[in-house]
This record gives sequence, C-alpha cells and structure tokens, in this order.
Amino acid sequence: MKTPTLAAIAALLPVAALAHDGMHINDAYVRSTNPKTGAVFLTLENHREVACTLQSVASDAAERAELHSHAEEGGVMRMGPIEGGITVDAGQAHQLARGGDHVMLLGLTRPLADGDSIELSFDFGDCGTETATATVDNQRQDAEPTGHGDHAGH
Ligand SMILES: [Cu+2]
Repeated sequence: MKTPTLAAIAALLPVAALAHDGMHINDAYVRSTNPKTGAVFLTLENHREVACTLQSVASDAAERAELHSHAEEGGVMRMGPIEGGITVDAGQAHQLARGGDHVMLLGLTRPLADGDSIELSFDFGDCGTETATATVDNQRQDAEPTGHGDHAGH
C-alpha cells in the first residue's frame, strides 16, 4: 500500500529510484461529445523491469471499454480495437492521445459533462491491476498529429 507520505517522497525521486515498481497511469482525461460514447486519454508508465501489457480496461461509467487505435487504411483514418493489448517496455512510457491510441467507452451509463469524474480499472495481466480517475475535459487541446480530432465524435 502506498501512503501519501511515500507518494510525496517518490515524486521527488527519479523514475529509477522509485520504490513503487508497478504500472503508473498519469494525466488521464475523458472526452465525450455525445451521450453514448467517450474516449479516455492518458500516459502509461512502466516502472517495472519487465515489459507489461495493458490487456483490458473496465469502468462503471460504461457498458464496455475497448482499447482502440487509429490507423490509416487506403488513405482513410479508421479506428478499431487493438489486438493483443498495448505493451510498454520496461522503464518506458506510452501515450494514449487524440488521433492515436485511446480507451473507448461504449454505452455510457449516464451522459458525461465537463468536470465529471469516472473511475477506471486497468488490467496488466501478470503486471497487476491499477485504478485511475479520469476527469471529463472536452475543452482540452492535445497535439493532433492526424488532424482527426472530430473523427467519430472524439
Ligand atoms: Cu475509439
């Protein structure tokens, strides 16, 4: 168990010195521009000494959560489920960002508005399970490498 005191100390130390060697989920936020679906963006940090794979995500806020990516097919950007999860090598980070990988929320149990928070559970298989809170922020502007921010409503 992490205590606030340990977390505060850990924040002052470089990654390699962290006592907590699990997966970290940083800077999570949600975009939801229709009442049925949303997309979650965040950064995965692997503080372990082995590669870890995000296998699935669950949330009480939606009937289903899927790992999605955007990919170009014949000049058209399409999004769809990621086969085999998202693997983050030891000591590395992987960003889920607009126009790229994201967690898709399907069948929202209630419409989400700016400022709402949802809880998410991340299954990393052998690397364990982590939870995170994500706040809805439809105003946020990330870098959008594909210019495809309006695709499918997110
Ligand atoms: Cu999607």
